[in-house]
Amino acid sequence: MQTTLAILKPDSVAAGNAGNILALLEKEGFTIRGLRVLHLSDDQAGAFYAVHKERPFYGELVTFMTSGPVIPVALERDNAVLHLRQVMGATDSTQAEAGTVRNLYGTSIERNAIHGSDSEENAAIELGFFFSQADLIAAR
Ligand code: 3AN
Repeated sequence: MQTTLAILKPDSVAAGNAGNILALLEKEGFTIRGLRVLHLSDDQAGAFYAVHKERPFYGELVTFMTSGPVIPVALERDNAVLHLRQVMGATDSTQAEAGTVRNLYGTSIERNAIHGSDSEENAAIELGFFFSQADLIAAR
């Protein structure tokens, strides 16, 4: 079993799609091991996306991610990291494969509904950003 981090982004929460997205993820075999609702500060969003600091879209990304509440979710499944990336679909929602979260609920490359860790190593780092070890152990 593997655990990865998803974040339901501000566009999903504002549009009332969080429940549908969580239902889709559960149908895909993920177990919800941790879940929070929070409104990120500029510093928190900036730190989370620090790897993109030099990219031209960094400022807009931080502005978007702080525009409303987000829902970080710890998701457990076999092959969780790769499977979540497949279920999310392409970064640009307009290019995302039919039936993926971004195809169904995203509207653009920025407003793309969901974040998912891109490697096992980053999943561990990103889970630690939102959840304590005690939270995740308690959910077992
Ligand atoms: P993914 O979320 O598919 O792993 P990354 O890691 O390349 O994609 O990008 C992180 C986030 O930055 C994306 N989820 C998206 O919201 C935003 N982003 C990526 N590329 C662009 C772009 N060209 N313009 C605006 N936002 C972008």
